[in-house]
Amino acid sequence: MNEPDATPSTAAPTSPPGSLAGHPALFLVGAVSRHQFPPDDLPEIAFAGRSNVGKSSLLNRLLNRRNLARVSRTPGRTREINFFSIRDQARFVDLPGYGFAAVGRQQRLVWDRIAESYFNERRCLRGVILLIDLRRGLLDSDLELIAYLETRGIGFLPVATKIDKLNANPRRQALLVLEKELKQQTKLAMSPPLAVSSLDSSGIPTLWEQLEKILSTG
Ligand SMILES: Nc1nc2c(ncn2[C@@H]2O[C@H](COP(=O)(O)OP(=O)(O)O)[C@@H](O)[C@H]2O)c(=O)[nH]1
Ligand SMILES: [Mg+2]
Repeated sequence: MNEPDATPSTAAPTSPPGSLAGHPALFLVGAVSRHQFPPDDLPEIAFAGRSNVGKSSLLNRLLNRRNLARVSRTPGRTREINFFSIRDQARFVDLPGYGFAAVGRQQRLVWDRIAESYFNERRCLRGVILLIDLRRGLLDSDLELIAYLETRGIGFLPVATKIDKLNANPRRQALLVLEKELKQQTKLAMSPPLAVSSLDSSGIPTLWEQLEKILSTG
């Protein structure tokens, strides 16, 4: 069931620099069980973050499609793992949002199980993009995910979302705080947080460069 398309759409389409960016992306499958995962045969990047952090909007913006990844107005609703094919050369993976209390026990368990299978099984996983709402900063659930990635030695790229919602000074301040907290929490962050907005596309070309770099490793 598709939600109304709520992707911020005021920005002109971006022309990202990389070779994969700008090429048509295909929605492959919304997997509710590991048996529905596509073959583990192409470099893959997984996008993770709390519900409502702006994950679907960012995927839509990166892939230049208004509603490829569903943009949900009901936090915690999407519990499947969505796989996108990038020109048959790579895959982006939209993990279910976490950390939303109203999701409830049953649904939380489903998330845990499918995310667990994903992280345990995917040999082609090259890295995780961890989205953090810049206005809210790192929350307990983010720290839980970071701890989880630490135990598996999975590197991640921190990305601060919705930066258009903050003016220049509070934005700078929040980025500094986030960078410092990340440094204190983990050694697995691939870089200081990248700042992006799906509304005005700021940071999108830089993020594409990082994604290409991650995909070309290992
Ligand atoms: N102002 C602003 N709003 C955003 C941005 N990204 C997402 N949103 C809004 O935040 C809400 C949640 O976005 P969504 O992409 O569904 O988050 P998800 O749950 O992480 O997939 C929606 O109302 C979006 O329109 C952004 O960069 N700027
Ligand atoms: Mg979503």
